[in-house]
Amino acid sequence: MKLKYKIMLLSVLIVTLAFMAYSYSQIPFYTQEYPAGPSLNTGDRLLIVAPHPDDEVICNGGIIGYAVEHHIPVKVVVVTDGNDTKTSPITRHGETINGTKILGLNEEDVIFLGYNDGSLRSLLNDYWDNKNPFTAPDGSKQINYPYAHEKNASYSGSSLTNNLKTIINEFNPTIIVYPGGDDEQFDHQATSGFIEHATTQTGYNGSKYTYLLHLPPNWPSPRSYYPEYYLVPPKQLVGMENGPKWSVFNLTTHQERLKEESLQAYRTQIVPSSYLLSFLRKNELFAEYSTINVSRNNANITEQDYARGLQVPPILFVDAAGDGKYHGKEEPWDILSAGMDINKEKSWISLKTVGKPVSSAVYNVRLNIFNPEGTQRVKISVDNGAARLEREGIGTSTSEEIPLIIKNNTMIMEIPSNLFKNNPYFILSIDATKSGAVLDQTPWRVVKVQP
Ligand SMILES: [Ca+2]
Repeated sequence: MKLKYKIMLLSVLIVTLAFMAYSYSQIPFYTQEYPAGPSLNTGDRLLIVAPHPDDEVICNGGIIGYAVEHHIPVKVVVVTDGNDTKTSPITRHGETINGTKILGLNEEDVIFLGYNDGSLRSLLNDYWDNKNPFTAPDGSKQINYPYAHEKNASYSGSSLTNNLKTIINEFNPTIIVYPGGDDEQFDHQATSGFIEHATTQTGYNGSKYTYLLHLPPNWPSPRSYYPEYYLVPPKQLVGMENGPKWSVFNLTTHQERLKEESLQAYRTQIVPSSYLLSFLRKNELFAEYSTINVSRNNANITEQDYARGLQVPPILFVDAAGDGKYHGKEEPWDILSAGMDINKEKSWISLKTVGKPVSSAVYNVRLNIFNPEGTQRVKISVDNGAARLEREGIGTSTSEEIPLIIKNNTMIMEIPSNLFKNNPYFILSIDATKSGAVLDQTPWRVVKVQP
């Protein structure tokens, strides 16, 4: 063979190999970086919590199929009625019954709570009390959904929590699968908070796994129907301090097929171009958010130490940068981390953002503290350079101004240590809002004060 042909042949070979290597590197198949989970065994009982009627299959159709195949009891809780102005709750109820039937569930395995689609963040943060319920767009203040678990329950955070607690106590699950708090859809983020609240309050000690559905604009990658690909965690939520621990649940070909068939039963939701089809992959993806332990600080840190910038409360957890509204842009209000320091008399909560605090934004730190005498809900708000602490018990509330230190892009709020006098568990979430619209928010995290 002439040298010229040898060189040509070699070039073709190199180009082909390079192309193959490139194509291979584009397939998201590196799930082996993550452990397998959750593991389901004889004796397990699986509770799936879906904010809307279809989340149960989009993110969990495979694991439900696996459980049914292995005779592991499954219950699905659908929190809202799915009333999205285009589709009636009755239609969506029927789709869920048909879809889950394809996976092998019976009608009685699916529990519908019937709260208003889109209202869950309001119920959790602003309409907790039964006596001050949320008003739905149709003027109703209580559940009138015909399939509801508790008919006539008020549209309130405490009603919803009580429903979840009843279901957890009656079904007695060993594994609860629910939305991750990093999900950017408000009902999903709030459902996550409700589950953290209900499981902490009931002392649930089984395992908890979360799933992720909404993380626009680039996840899942690619955002389309690629059943031969794997679903891999978003880069911005990997390797964070006290962040989610990802696990991969691989599906058999049979489970993949069943999930796809089931998803097609949700006719009003699954259109051919839907990005929801991105979740028909070779695996499902779950994450665990561990309980964060806070130790009491016996060093005599003073307000002056914080004011001089000598001290910053230790980090509780970090939040992704470039998340929330206006994805990807470096906005000053973007929350980066939360910190906490519990001293004898005074304690501090800190909030770090990308830039200095913006006067047009309101920053809220929300805590639900579980004490032996009852749950106390606390909101610490920073608005236009001043901080306030509001405490809400059932039927009572107090509000007081509290010291605020601003050091560059960190806000440090001084709060009384007696909030934590019983070394309680509490759940905590931080958000930044502008004229009521959420700019960024962190997941609800479970924290335990160490004695
Ligand atoms: Ca953030």
